Amino acid sequence: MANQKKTTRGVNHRPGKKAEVGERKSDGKTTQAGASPGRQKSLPNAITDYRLEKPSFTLRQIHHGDQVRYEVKGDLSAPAPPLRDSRYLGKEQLIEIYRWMLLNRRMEAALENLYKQGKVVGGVYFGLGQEACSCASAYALKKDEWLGPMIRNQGSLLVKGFSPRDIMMQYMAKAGSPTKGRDASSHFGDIRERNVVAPISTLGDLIPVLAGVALGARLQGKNIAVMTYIGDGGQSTGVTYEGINFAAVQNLGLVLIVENNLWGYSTPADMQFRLKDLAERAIAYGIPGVIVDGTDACQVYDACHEACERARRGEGPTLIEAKMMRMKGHAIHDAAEYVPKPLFEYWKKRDPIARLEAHLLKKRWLTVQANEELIGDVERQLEADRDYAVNSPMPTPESAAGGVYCEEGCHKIAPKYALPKVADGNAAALKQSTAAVHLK
Ligand SMILES: Cc1ncc(C[n+]2csc(CCOP(=O)(O)OP(=O)(O)O)c2C)c(N)n1
Ligand SMILES: [Mg+2]
Repeated sequence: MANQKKTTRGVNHRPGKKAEVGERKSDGKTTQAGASPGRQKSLPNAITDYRLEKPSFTLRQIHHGDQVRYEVKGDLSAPAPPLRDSRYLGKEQLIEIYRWMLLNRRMEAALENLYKQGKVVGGVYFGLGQEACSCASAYALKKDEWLGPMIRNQGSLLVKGFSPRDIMMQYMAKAGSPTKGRDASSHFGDIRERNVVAPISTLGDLIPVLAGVALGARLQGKNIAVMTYIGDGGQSTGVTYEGINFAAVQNLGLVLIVENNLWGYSTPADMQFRLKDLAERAIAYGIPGVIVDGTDACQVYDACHEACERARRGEGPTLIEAKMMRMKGHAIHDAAEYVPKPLFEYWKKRDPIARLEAHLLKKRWLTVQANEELIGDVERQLEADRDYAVNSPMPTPESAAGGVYCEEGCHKIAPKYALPKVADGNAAALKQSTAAVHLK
């Protein structure tokens, strides 16, 4: 990461104290943690920050009698910077990501309309303003690697091979939907073909599950990248700590994207934690921490690509904090009246799709005409998928009992990568200790 700025953080600056881990000494070098067996020789004590701008504002809760409102303090006048050129993405790839992001946004707009027409069963969750984070991150995964999306990561589901038709049918609880009408919204995955673990509503629980997937792959002789997400609110849960720590000590290829979108329901991030940057949490786990502008697809991709490569080399997890803004309420029922309007205006200027579009046009990777064709193509696909989903049947009442109990062969789970190799060729040894398992 040659041209990324590294800052030392997580330090204790009490006067008169000796330099601590990560603290800058007078010779300009940083101190290293003492290496002990089984521990990384040098703990990563610096945060890589990819951003081209560092917004600085705070959100405060103001009480007026029994009324509560939020006030934003800081300079919100800065224009949006250009995107950072990707170090890895070529023209075709970046256009592909742009297409996924457009599809993500247009699909959610269609879902909003379907909800208003009374066709959706349950609520709808939006990732408006977070499309770069969802799409460019999942784009860094290989086909045989795993994704554990959260509710706002419908874009990453598209990248991983679900179609807008699947997602719209799911929201409408149609017979042909991924869960055959048995669950609404985003609770679906595909452990056979697409390698997607269904979102788990209990915030943070996907983290140890995905770490477990990486462990399973390693037992089969392969280091893979596994990717999941957690919000600024959800990262406060205990299981988040447990999951990251487990992945860290086991050197599992977890790529955790902390989506700091400034709100957890109606609680601003500033009331959720005292750190300035959630990436700093990585220091305490002994893993690399990275900050990206979550509205810049190039930054998101580059950080995720590097984290995935690290995972594939068996070097362990990476925590990536993506800073952005939830541009709608928590779900469709929430008008987000509590969000100060200037905050929306500030982030509107940082629209991830408009910025990527401008970037592609400026680089002449996309002409105005090619862009119009691409947008038209996305709209046509979406219309066809929406019509298909709307016109497809609801499940029959008799089908409700199916798929509840185990049916012949439904739980046969074969090793995905290879059979686990055991040191002495004795399968019983595997039961005794996972340490006996060889990596290829
Ligand atoms: C352990 C747990 N606590 C509370 C909830 C209820 N809940 C669902 S979403 C949500 C807010 C999450 O905010 P954040 O993690 O910032 O994600 P965002 O919605 O902003 O993407 C809460 C509190 C839950 N699902 N799980
Ligand atoms: Mg949030």
